[in-house]
Amino acid sequence: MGCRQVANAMISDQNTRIVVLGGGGHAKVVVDTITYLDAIDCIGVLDNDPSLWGTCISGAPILGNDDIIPDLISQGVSGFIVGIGSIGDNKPREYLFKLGIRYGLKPVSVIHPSAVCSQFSVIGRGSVVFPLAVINSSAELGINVIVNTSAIVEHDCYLGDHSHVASGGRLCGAVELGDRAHVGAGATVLQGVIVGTGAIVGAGSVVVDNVPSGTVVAGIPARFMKNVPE
Ligand code: JB2
Repeated sequence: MGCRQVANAMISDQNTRIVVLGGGGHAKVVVDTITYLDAIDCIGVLDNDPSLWGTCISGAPILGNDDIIPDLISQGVSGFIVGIGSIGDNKPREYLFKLGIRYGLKPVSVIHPSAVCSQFSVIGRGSVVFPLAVINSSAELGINVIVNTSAIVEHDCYLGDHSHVASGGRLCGAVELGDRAHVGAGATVLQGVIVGTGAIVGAGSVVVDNVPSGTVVAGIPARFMKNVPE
């Protein structure tokens, strides 16, 4: 296998002025993490909720809604990151990622300095790796992926686009997450298991078998609960 490189925000996105799309709980940690990265300048946050405009999160102003993106671009903003975390439904995150791309903004990846990312891992554009997370050798994250606080992504895992490993989640070696899959807080997925597209693993579960696309599993060992609502 050839060598892989980390697409690390601190290396590849020098002096990029960016905006964060979404200004709730998840965005607080995204913005806070950006404050540790010299290469990225967060000029502010956009949120649909007018009651938030004029307030601040983690020191960054909430400037308005997504309609002002063209104005921000004319002011030199060239990058973005999705600030919505979402529990279980990654479609809004996918929507916002595609919105940023449609406006011509460049997705930046954001890695907290306390996270451990192997030099032989790949972190896709627009992905975030939060405090104390571990991305081990030969693991690969697609685009707009969240590896949340203290989550562990072991060697040879593959995380599909827009997927999310919530706080304290653990993926053992060579686990595969489909696009938009969600692994709940503190859940463990055993080695080699495939979690299908858009599937949801309940918090605290232990997953020992493959999870079909579009299903929700939970428990120890994790069992089928229901289909993900359309
Ligand atoms: O289309 C949109 C849009 N839709 C919702 N554009 C923009 N710019 N913003 C949008 N929003 C905003 O996202 C909502 O108005 C709301 O302020 C924000 C979502 O915030 P909330 O705190 O509800 O969810 P979150 O996804 O940031 O955080 C959840 O998921 C995280 C993973 C929380 O449950 C956290 O505790 C959790 N860590």
